[in-house]
Amino acid sequence: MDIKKSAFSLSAPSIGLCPTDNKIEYAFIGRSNVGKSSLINMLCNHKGLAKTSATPGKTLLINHFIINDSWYLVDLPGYGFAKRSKTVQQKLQQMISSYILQREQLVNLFVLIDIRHEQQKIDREFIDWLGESGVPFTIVFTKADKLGVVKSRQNAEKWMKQLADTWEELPPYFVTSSEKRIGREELLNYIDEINKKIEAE
Ligand SMILES: Nc1nc2c(ncn2[C@@H]2O[C@H](COP(=O)(O)OP(=O)(O)OP(=O)(O)O)[C@@H](O)[C@H]2O)c(=O)[nH]1
Ligand SMILES: [Mg+2]
Repeated sequence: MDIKKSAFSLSAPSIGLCPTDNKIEYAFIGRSNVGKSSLINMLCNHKGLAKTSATPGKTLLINHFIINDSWYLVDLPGYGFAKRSKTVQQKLQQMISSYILQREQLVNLFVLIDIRHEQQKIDREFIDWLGESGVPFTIVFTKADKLGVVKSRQNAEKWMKQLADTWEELPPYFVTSSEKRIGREELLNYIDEINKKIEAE
């Protein structure tokens, strides 16, 4: 599958203000600055579609992008950005968790992890929470260009192995780079498979 058409739809401060046309959607979450917005732009082949920034904390709303006129990609604010005030942080947390738990159109959540780092407590706790809540998700390692192919693979495998400490069944994972466009085809095919499965139902 390829993305032939992508456009900004709307930015919502809460789930109640998200699109109401019942199209399915895929959302991107992860720590601030991990590369969520960049990955959406890379997948869509559309620079500047989602706003990116070298400073963490850029995305603050639930942003919907309509793809091929038929489904959405959703850019979410990052979690775990220490420089925000407690009040802002709590508000964002609340917005993100109610979106993840209540949004019926959400068919899969992509959890982004910076491939350069050891497993961080905040990511692990978030993923464990998804598991406990029964949210379908996939892990996407980002910024693989910073490490190279071999080291990226090794880190990803190590990270997943650590997850197997408590997880009986591991979620699927992808290694990507928005900079070098690594993993684009794999991710798009993965989405396409889910789209087709849902269409067939
Ligand atoms: N080298 C490299 N840099 C990347 C990659 N993806 C993103 N970046 C950089 O990482 C920074 C953050 O990217 P964003 O896409 O804005 O990150 P985000 O997760 O949307 O951040 P917030 O919206 O603040 O939560 C930017 O400076 C990007 O250029 C990548 O694959 N490789
Ligand atoms: Mg962003």
